[in-house]
Amino acid sequence: MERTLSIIKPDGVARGLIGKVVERIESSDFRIVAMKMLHMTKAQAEGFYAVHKERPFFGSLMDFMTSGAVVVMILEAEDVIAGYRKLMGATNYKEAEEGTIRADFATDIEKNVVHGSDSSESAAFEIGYFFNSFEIVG
Ligand code: 3AN
Repeated sequence: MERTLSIIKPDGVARGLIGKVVERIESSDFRIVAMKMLHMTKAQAEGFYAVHKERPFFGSLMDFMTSGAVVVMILEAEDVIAGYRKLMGATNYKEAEEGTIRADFATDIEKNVVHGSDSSESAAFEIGYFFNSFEIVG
């Protein structure tokens, strides 16, 4: 069994897409083992996206990720890291495969509705960044 971190980003929450994203996650048989809503501070978003700090879009990404509430979840399933990234679709929604979350709902390369860990190393870091062991169900 593998775990990944999923975030419904501020655009997804503001546009009322929490239910639709959760429905797709559950229909894919990914088990939600932790879930909460929070509004990140700049410092929290910078810590989360530290790997991107040299990227030209970093400042804009920080403004966006702190612009409203997000829903953070841990998903559990076999091969869920790759499986959830497949369900999300490509970063650029214009290149995302039909039927993926980003192809169906994203409006912009930055405002692309969802985040999912991209490797087991980032999943371990990202899960520990948002959740302690008491917040994860067995
Ligand atoms: P993904 O979320 O698909 O793993 P990353 O990790 O390359 O993509 O990028 C993190 C986030 O930064 C993306 N989800 C998106 O919001 C934003 N982003 C990525 N590339 C760009 C870009 N070229 N211009 C603006 N924002 C971007």
